[in-house]
Amino acid sequence: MTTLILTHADTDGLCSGALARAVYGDARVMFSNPVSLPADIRYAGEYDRLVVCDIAFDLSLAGTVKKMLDEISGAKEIVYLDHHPLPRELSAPWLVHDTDSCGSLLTFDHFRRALDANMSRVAMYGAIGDYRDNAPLARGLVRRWDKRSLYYQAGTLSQGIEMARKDYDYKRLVLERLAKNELPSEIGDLSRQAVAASRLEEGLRDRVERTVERMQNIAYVINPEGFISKAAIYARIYGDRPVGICADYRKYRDVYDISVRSTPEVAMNELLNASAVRFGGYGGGHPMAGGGRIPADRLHQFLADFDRQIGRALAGKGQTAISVATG
Ligand SMILES: [Mn+2]
Repeated sequence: MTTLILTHADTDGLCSGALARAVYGDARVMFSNPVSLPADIRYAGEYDRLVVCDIAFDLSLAGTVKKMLDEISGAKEIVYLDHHPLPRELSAPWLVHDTDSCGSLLTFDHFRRALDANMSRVAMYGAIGDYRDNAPLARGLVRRWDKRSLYYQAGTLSQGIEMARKDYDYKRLVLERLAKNELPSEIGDLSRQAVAASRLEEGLRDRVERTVERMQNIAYVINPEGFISKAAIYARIYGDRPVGICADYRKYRDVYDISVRSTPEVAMNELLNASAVRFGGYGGGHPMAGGGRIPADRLHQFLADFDRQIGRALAGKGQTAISVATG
């Protein structure tokens, strides 16, 4: 049987793909994302088996993706492992889904009997990379390892690949080595890249602390020059608001790409989607972590509206921004 693995190119996706690759030693691995998934599923035509890991269903493409997979599921073995919020109660026999997990934990659990038990640390690198080290399965797996070594390796992996955002050949090499359970600190120049990324992050952290703007419920930075998801986290922390946003201008499209992070007190993904759509953009993600894109000339209207919506949600829960502990 020949196998195609489609996975996300972030830390959780690399670890998910590595776990699937450890099970199917001759599998081909391709990196995909919610928007290019329909095109990438077509490559499955040549294979007997398709494994999809850690790729969210895009709201507007979910129907297309489901139809494509339903159609080929008669002739092929298909498993789709994901933890992102599902559009409208989507369910299918090929779908393994749990929002209280992450791609690599789901992949490890699904293939557990075929995997060496020591591969649980690869699942943990993915869980830590996706901030899901408190998920029920992760809390059990972490006890099999020394926490300090585990988090050191997970940090080396996630910081190290920050520098190689679009270098898919490099990421494929990392995935292959993770599939053999090699330590991230021994893979290529990940250690050196992790040091470089940490240095850049430190400069970013300092810029965000100095330039963060505060609204009632959200704190934001615009063009902080650096990793946008990290900037959103630091905006939340230094802005001392339940929601942090980083907006990064993209000249060729005249839009802002945004990254949003919140505290557990506010599930913001649906509010983010509604506000973004209201101003001609789009957005979504997890309750505490999301992103999107807003037309450049509507950014400040979007921020004001989103700030109001967050305020309303917190008021509904009997909370105000001031009483929400951050940090
Ligand atoms: Mn993930």
